[in-house]
Amino acid sequence: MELEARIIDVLRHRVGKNELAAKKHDWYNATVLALRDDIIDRWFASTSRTYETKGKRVYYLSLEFLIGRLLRDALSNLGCTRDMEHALREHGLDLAALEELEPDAALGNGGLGRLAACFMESLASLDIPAYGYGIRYVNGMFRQRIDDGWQVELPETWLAHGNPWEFERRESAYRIGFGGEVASEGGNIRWKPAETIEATAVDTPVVGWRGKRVNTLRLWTANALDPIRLDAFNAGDHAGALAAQVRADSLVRVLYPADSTQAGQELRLRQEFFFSSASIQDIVRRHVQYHGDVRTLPDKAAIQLNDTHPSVAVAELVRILCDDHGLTFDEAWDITRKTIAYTNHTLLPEALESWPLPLFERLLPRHMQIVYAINARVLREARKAGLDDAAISAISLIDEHGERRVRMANLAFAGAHSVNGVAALHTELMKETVFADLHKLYPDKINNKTNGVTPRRWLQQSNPRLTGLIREAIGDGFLDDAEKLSALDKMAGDAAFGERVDEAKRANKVDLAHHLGELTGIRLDPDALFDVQIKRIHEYKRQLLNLIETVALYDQIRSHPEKDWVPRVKIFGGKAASSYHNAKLIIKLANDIARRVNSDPSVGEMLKVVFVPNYNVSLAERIIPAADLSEQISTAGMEASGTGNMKFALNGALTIGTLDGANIEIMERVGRDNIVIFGLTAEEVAAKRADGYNPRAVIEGSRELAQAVHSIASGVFSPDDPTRYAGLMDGLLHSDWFMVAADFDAYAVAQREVDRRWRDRAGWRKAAIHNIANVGWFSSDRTIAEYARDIWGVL
Ligand code: 26Q
Repeated sequence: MELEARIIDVLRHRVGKNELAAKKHDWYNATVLALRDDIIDRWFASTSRTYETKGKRVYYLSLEFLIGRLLRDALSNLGCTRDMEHALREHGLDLAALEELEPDAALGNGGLGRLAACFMESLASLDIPAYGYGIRYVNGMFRQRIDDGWQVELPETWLAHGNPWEFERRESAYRIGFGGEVASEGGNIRWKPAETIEATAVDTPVVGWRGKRVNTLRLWTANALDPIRLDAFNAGDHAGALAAQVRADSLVRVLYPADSTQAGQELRLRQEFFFSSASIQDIVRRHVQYHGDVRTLPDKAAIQLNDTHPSVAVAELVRILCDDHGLTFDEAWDITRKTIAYTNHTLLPEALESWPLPLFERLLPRHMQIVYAINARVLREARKAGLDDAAISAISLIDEHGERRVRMANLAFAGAHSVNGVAALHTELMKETVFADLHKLYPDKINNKTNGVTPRRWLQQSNPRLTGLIREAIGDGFLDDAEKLSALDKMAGDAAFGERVDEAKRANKVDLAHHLGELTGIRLDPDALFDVQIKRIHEYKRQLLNLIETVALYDQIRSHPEKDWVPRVKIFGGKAASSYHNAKLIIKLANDIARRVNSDPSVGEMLKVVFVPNYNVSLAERIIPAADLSEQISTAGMEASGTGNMKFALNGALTIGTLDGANIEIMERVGRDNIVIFGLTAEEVAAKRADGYNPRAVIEGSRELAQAVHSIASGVFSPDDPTRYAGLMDGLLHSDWFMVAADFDAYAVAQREVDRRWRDRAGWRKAAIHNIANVGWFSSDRTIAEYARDIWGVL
């Protein structure tokens, strides 16, 4: 049947509307369902192929998948965007408008969750059999509203109108225990949980490029075994009768909206175990069903832990192998280490997960025993290797300083055959800092896998104008191999091509200006330099450095209105963890500065400041193609990699950045002349901190900085509450852990260098093309191919 006829058929018989009665959302549903039929057929075919070849499968365990919308991605990867546009146009409908009706699947905080989503797409595109495992949060990332400049968090109800992409699999359900005790029955150890919750799989298909393969994202939902105790209910205890279901619901209710400091609540550990246990049970069941012998697991399954959030899977796999399959601890430990690998995403000490030992023991008594057994083994190996007491105490899975805690990173490290960082610098720092002693004991485990992003979503789908130009210039090869973008490099000096790339950028900026105008009421000049910092709000990412420089620029423009300033639009976006006081204050400051600057006639069009509310994947898809300048200005040594940096460069923005994370590798590829680097290196930051850094002296020594800090501190931007920022600025004067003051002058100089380059329009265009041409390497296809070859042993 023709697509158009199929849509009508679906609209009538599955959505239950005819063409006259159908509303926009009915057409949206019909569109997805019609497309879905095609996806399902390919899904079956992919599964059968893996089954028949008895291939090894990859399992990506992640508490976060920040997917965004699926319709455009699926259409584009199946190559039917055009057909769908035509089919809908027959009914006077615009595909792009229908796409807007899809809510973002925002089951993640930021970089780590978005990386998981890019990886899922690349796994399917590289035809690697893979499952993503996570939690089907009913409320994902909160919606951010800005009320009088302050962040307000609201629940996002992405499932309110159903989710046409998901399939519940009632046959894939597992019992997850909590608490209780461990008994020994005739030499067999048995865990008798006090509470049991059922995990049920909900599957979403993940379509690879050109529809080659469709993999599965399997998210767990929770149910009580006995959802309503009728006896209690009939006896009048309505709440008590439903209590078990309420407990189950609360497990999958919300994503923890923290992206660095660990939450530490019991519910979080329960979530971690719930999804880890369900996933491991599912993996082992599938293996035994297909291959018979649990001992061959490492040959047929590769399990990747996305940070330490699923660390408890290490102990759970050992438990299942020993207690359910009768293996000895040694056998189980060997299989576990050959199967599991771990990716680290942060060196921030406050982000390293650890759980109070009494809590861990109360919730997971059998796992506590296993952690002790693993620890005994690891410490024995450490002593045999001749490590000293300090090293041994650092390696221990139990932190003995103060209140005893279970260290999830040490558990993951010990239980994995591979431990990787996400950019070259980050991996080196792992070896030198947090994992220095574990690295001495297991020198072959740590390896680097520099992050990547999927060029399908982040170039082809989000920037069709630029994609079209590149196809005309170098053909279609880059669509299948992003590194072929390098063919563009020789066109960087081609003035005509440069102008066309610039026209595409300008058109994207017009679209964005229009969208932001609707969203915020602020009018933006598309000929101004669009300077963008979008990412989670965190002190180490230094939105404050950007804001203070914005204030300094504002002061200068007012003092010298006669100078020919480069018109700039400063765009900020990002969410703050709900409990992160300073991050929320930084959002308020951005909004206070925006209000004042945007209403000051003396700066006019020379400077505009916008804080985009509710930054999410869909907004990123609009903003990144329209950016001229990408702000990647973290304190060196603190941003593990960054992935936004890659998306901007791929879309022809120049980066202003520090020598941190993947910025370094971007610089190496695009060339020192096509990026603006400033500031202290990671080594210099460490040395400064060790030497006793005096930020007050630095601030007093910089006229521009002192003036900006003083004006913010004294209430120039907060006349309604003049002391609002006194504490924030005091923090800079007294400690400035993130080296804002230390890097300020270098940053200001770098920004004037950006102005200088911008005035040379031809030079800027050339640099932009060099960026596009040389960042194909940052495709997540390359990253996944490296994982597949070096860690998983597939491909
Ligand atoms: C931990 C415990 C309890 C509650 C929450 C958390 C938690 C949740 C999310 C801790 C950290 C995160 C997210 C971290 C993250 O997004 N890290 C980023 O990962 C990217 C992908 O590798 C990197 O590019 C970024 O540099 C890194 O900051």
